[in-house]
Amino acid sequence: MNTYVIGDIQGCPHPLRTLIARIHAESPSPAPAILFAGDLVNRGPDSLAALRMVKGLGDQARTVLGNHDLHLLAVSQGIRPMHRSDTLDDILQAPDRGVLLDWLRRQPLALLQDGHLLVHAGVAPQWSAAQTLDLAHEVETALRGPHWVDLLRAMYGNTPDRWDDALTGVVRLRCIVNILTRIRFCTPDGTMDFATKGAVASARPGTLPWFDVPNRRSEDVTVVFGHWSTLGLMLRPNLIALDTGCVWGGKLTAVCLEDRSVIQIDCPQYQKPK
Ligand SMILES: [Mn+2]
Repeated sequence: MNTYVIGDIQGCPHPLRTLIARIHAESPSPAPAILFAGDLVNRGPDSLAALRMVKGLGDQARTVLGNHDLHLLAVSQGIRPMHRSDTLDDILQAPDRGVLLDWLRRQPLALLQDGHLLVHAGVAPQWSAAQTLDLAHEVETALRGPHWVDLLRAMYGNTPDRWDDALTGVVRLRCIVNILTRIRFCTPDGTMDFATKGAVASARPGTLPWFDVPNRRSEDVTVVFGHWSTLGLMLRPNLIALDTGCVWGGKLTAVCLEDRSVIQIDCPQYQKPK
């Protein structure tokens, strides 16, 4: 059975429907497994349909949570204000809002499948694949537990900006969430720069993309991630970057993990922000 991993949808169900049809045409039987790199919702025209579509794939699909997915959960609990550019109202008004949000907060933040480690944004340079799964699981347990709203309340903030095994409590969970769902650039010791979101050339002096940190401990698996649209599709022997900016007029991308074939849907109907 083939496995396809799809990049950030961000509330764009129309290219997703086309992409899933293309995937099924390429791999008709048995039905392929589909993984999502997170950020299922927000910024795009129809977050509700996108979320319903992914959930509706049932056991065929799995997703990891992205920063926009967590933002939706936080907005739904009145913890974060809605931003002007948010497109989450349709979910919050939906009759199945409770079912959808309950499903969403039960999704993992990291998955390992056949030597591929799937996360939304990236991993700390000092994390192995096994440690990444353990740390993600700490957050997943809290999100699924009775005090999940407390976690969301404590989750926001840019400190600590570097992983330390000695971190405890909500500060530890916040650091794990920030690394898994927001990291782009960091220093060689893993101190994150949250302000820089551009292409690799926009790195501040002394920082580099998290995946280029020398001796990164997750180099023995293929890390698959989204989140970084200015990076575009990047295929290296042990790295797959998948956010090709569908919501910004780019493409929605799927990569088959078995043979690295690529399927892309152009999304000219969407616009770059003015
Ligand atoms: Mn993201």
